[in-house]
Amino acid sequence: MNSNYNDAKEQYAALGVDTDRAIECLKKIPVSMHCWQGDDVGGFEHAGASLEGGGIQVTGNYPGKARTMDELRSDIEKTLSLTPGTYRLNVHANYADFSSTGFADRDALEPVHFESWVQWSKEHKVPLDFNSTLFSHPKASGLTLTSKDKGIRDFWIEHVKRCRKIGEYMGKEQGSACIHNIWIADGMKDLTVDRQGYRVILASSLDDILSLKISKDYLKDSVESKVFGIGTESYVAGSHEFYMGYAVKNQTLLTVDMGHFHPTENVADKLSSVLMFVPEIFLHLSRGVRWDSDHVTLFNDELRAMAEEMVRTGKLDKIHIGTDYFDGSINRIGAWVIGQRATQKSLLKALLQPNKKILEYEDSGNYFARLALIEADKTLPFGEVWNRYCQECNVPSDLEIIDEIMSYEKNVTSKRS
Ligand code: RNT
Ligand code: ZN
Repeated sequence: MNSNYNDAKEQYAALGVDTDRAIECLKKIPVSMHCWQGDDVGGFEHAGASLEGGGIQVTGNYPGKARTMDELRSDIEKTLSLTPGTYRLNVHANYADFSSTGFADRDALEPVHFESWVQWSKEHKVPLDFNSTLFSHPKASGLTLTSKDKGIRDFWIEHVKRCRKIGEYMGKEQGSACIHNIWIADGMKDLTVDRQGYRVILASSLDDILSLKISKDYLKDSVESKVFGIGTESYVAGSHEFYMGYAVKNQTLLTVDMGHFHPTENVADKLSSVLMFVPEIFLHLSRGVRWDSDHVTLFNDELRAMAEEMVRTGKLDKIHIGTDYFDGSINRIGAWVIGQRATQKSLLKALLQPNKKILEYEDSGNYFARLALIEADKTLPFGEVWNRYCQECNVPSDLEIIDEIMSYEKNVTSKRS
């Protein structure tokens, strides 16, 4: 095994790439894993809670879904034990813990409802990020922050303000800023006349929400666009242009979800432009397949292109990496692990590219050589470096995870009814 790695190391070194350094660098890049793959975005507000409402969809009914906070946390721990790297955990507001307080509606959430998450986070040394939840609620059956009904709108404005306070609390407790993401499903199935009106309302709701001043040392707000969703095929108020403009004007972060653009758009190409005008980016690494924006991420061309751009911009400190996918049709922990490992693989592959040499060719106008080296890089012995990284992080290899996940299914998840 080691001699294979040493051989790989030499081949990379011949192109000016230090594999040991790439491995050390990747160990320090945090990835914010989403908490919601374990229970199909259901959350625990009431027994049997499930994802409801338009704009977002999960399919599949594979047995073994986490039914309680403890089950979800145990699944998260299992997932993290099977993936190399450094993690944060991205928690949604509908994962509040009411066990010691009793139920509180979305407009009454408080830091106390997330105390057990903060405790978990400290125990596992996994800092938290946070999301307002503006779906799966009786008041979210259509429009939320864009609603023309003041009662509805105020309810959701209050919710997001409270989520920002919760994020601030997390940031203070963990000593690193919590990224707070705002995504709304607001839109219309069919021809929409007042396209402008809802956007004007959205901007004013967001202004109201952000008028609550919170130090960026604790909380960083990010806004997430989408091109269309199920039930919002014809109009989504929070489009890319809307949030790009809003983020530039207000210097918030912009969340770029890989599944939220037209299928032939190169999402990776957005990073270098967006970073010129907004302070930082939050990524939702995902995989769009036809109408679905949230298939499990794979080590594919799109994810690799994304990682290449993260590395090539040299702005990894301004790019916060998060994941966002969910599949209820296969073993959920398996899905989680595959997506996290694909993320790590893409980053490692990007860190191992002979960028200096490729750039020299580009700068000297030798575009044939640039293309040739990019092609040659694809067949370098990447697998050996990946295996080494997994070993150093004390996690199983790609093949070993299959048995690991099947035995967790046999001993744990298959016993959940
Ligand atoms: C939906 C958005 C959003 C959600 C999460 C659960 O299309 O991508 O980020 O997936 O809030
Ligand atoms: Zn997303």
